[in-house]
Amino acid sequence: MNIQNYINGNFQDPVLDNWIDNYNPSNGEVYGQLPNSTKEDVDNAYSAARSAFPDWSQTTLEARSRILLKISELLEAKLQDFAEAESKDNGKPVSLAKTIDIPRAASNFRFFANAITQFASESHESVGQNAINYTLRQPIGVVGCISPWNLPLYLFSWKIAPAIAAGNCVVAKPSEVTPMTAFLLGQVCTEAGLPKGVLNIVHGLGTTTGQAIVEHPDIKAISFTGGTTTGARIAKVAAPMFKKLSLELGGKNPNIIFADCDYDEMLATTVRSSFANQGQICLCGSRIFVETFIYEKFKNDFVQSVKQLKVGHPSEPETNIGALVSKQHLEKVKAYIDIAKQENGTVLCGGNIVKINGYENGYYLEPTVIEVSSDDCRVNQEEIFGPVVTIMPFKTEHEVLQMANKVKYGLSATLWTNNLKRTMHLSNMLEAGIVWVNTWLMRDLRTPFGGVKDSGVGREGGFEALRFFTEAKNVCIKY
Ligand code: TXE
Repeated sequence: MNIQNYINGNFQDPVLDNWIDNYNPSNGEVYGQLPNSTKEDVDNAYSAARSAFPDWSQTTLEARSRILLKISELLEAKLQDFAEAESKDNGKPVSLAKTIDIPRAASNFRFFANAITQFASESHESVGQNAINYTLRQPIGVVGCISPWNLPLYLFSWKIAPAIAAGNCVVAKPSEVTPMTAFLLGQVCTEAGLPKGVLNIVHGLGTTTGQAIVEHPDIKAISFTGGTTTGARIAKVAAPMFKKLSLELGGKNPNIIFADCDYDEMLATTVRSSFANQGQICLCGSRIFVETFIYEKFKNDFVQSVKQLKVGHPSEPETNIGALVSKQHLEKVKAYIDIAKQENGTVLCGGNIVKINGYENGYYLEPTVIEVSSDDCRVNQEEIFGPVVTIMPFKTEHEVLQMANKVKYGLSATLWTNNLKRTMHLSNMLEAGIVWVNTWLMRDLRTPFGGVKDSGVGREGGFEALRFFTEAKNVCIKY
């Protein structure tokens, strides 16, 4: 099935008629094409957005909210179609797309439909000076949203929903590897009554389409989720134009397990935080540190549990681990397993490419646990972004804190303990934007989301996202 750009409410081919093959990771076959849009397409998308902006920015909050709610309802009504499309593009189990990705995308629209009606501005009375200040939160104009392939519709909508709720018009680009649900979203937006030009979706490669969005002088803000190297490249292009930037980048998150935790819950959640979505979530706990007293027991139990995970075709209901997103990514992840062996890591389970009957060209890899003897090795320092985790023991709180913080990333950290003092101390000291204690991936959309260090700048979520997508203007009135 071929995908088209969605510009000014219409589906259209790219101006220069350049196309990219779209692969199904579960069988390695090309099943359609998508535009490789160029500057011309981005310019058209920008013009549509610019023309829509005066009306959209003056549309009442209630009317905007109603449209966003309608988009959310339509996504829920089309859950099965969207889940199947997401799975076919990305390789993730349909069951996962159906229970997590698509419902959460619908939640994003519902959440920001409500949040915008509660987004209050501040006022400050200058006492003794007969003056009052109030802050206007004005939409920026046309903004760019660029999203990755791991949680395609979920992360795409995580940006688009707050951007349009706040009154902006958008030029958005999903990942070229997983364009399908963004394409379907265009149809939903039209059906929901979103005015033409408020959301424009251009498809294509990062280095052509993505770059053209970032280089566009009148697209004043860029919200990006993706790799750290790409984030740095975008920042460099955007800086001389003083664009507002929100960058949510990679992670290499510690999962710290103390002996006093609720063991069974920790074990089940650790299997999930290691391998959910084939380990392709920036929040996965890919470095597992276990207190010495329970290290051997954990190692055995964890490996036994991981061996139970079924690698299979994404549409099979019993599949836990589907296909990785692309051949290139599979090769990258597999190469890290070889690097681990060269660095004297011990592969405790997994490590091999899997051939599924009937889908031999799919991109399947066994869930892999590597025991490392030092936290300095490459597999423990670099983002692998696949079904591969490392484990190693630690003796003291101080030691594990040093190791946890000794990476360039700082997105999230997970802590398993029932000791309050330790919880408070480590939560304060861990270099991360998000800390989970005795849970993982629990999300309340009002909370700030983002990382420190090489994991990015800025925060998404709740009013933080609405602040990003608006400019604050102070008005001072003397009376
Ligand atoms: O991401 P890219 P890739 C990490 C993960 C992965 C690595 C590379 O480690 O292995 O990044 O993945 C667009 N200007 N994460 O190469 O390239 C691109 O088209 C503007 C972590 O797939 O960063 C896509 O839409 N845009 C991550 C988006 O950026 C550009 C999720 C992300 O692609 C561009 C995904 C450019 N110059 C990968 N170059 C997370 N934080 O969740 C590319 N793009």
